[in-house]
Amino acid sequence: MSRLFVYSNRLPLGSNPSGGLVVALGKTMDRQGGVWVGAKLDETLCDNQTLHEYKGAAFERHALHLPPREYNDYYLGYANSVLWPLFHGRTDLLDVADGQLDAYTSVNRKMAEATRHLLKPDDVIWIHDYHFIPLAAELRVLGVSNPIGFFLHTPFPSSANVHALTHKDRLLDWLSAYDLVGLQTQRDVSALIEVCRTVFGGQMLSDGRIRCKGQDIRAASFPIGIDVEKFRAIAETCDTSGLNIDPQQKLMIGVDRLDYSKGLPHKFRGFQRYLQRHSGEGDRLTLLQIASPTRESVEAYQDIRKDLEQLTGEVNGAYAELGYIPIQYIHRAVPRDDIAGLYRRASIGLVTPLIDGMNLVAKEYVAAQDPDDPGVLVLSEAAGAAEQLKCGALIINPYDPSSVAGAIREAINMPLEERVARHHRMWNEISRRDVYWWTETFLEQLHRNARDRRDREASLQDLERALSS
Ligand code: ADQ
Repeated sequence: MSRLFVYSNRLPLGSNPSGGLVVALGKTMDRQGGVWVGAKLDETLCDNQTLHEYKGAAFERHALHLPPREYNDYYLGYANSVLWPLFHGRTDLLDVADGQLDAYTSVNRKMAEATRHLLKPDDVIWIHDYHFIPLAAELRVLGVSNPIGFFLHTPFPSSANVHALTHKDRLLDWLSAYDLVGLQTQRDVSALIEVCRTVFGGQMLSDGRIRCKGQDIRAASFPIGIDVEKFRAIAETCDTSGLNIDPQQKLMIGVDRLDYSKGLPHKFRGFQRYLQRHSGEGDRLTLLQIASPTRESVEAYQDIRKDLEQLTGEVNGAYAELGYIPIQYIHRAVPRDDIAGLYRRASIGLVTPLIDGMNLVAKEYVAAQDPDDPGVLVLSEAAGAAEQLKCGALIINPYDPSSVAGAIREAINMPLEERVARHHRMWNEISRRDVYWWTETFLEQLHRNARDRRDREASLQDLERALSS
């Protein structure tokens, strides 16, 4: 069997990963083994990058250490102040500065050069996310002809957003170097096709390839999943009694990175609307919001943190009573076992992104429930996960506080029978397409596409030989 060789910006080096990519890919790598390469800020470096190996995992880990200036221009700069906002439809937050694109492309080139010697002829290469879109093109320049796949964890941007991208033609060169471009949802595949048509003047070929300016892009959707059985087992056995939660308290849970795409202020405003309208009815409800810090040196992230602190104060000031706090807001990472137990303990899972590639929290919440007495998932229509979970979740528009408030009320009053039926449908969906299904189907398709490419290249060579003889 060929070895899996993975690239992503972040590597699993700490004990408690709180990003979706590392959580999902970690499962695959723990099971399958292989090599995982990432990038890392190294304050001790002045200029050149160096590759370091990190022992102690079930798979090989290497990190390209980068000096602060270069890392910041590539990671905080182009990746997270240009590509991330653009891919999430927030062109108002674009912060384009000189030198960032150069740093981004040069880090990709250095990554290819620094790791070329680690690659074996049979390796299957899988590159992840917007930090490394140009990496396949850089590897191809170095003569790498292995199958190379790409998976974008974020949404694919609309053509209106791609128009805001400087050097947009490069996107086409970068994507066409892959044998397969994996996207989260059908919505993203449609967006990619639309961009190819309207921005690059491309067209669909009968075999599914998208041809633009003589280059081909092969794309399909592979909704990422979780390790459903393992997550349920953790949730079942987790003891939350040490977490100091009043056993009588009705709980609604939110778990997100503190990112503007996650719609946290909208979530709080939706709950505020619920309290305005229904606080006197039935059991009192607390929103437990766990929000892990992320990219704190980017200005847009500092703003959202301030907004949330202010909103929490406002809601709690208006509705708290002795022994009751409406919003309990925890701004740090929490151990995954505790998170699983808290999901199970909560009657409602509230997931309100304004746009999200997938959203694994929605799937984790479903997996953690007791099937005989499950909680209700309230889910934004803009999360990629809604394509699969609309079969059982209450779907809301996060921009509309009344939509969120109405769903909270419906969830809190939902009869057991309906909760069980909804949960059952969602459970079937997330078990059918778990994280292992995601890896297997992506890699199978990647192998097929790479074989087709080689066949096409071989016939072209035969034709050229025939013509020249
Ligand atoms: P994220 O936006 O990071 O990644 P998301 O799907 O929201 O991913 O998952 C976050 C993960 O981190 C979950 O496993 C969650 O339990 C964990 N987590 C979040 N906050 C935490 C905290 N405070 N403490 C501990 N754990 C925490 C990107 C895309 C998503 C896509 C994923 C996977 O933006 O749309 O679903 O990749 O492809």
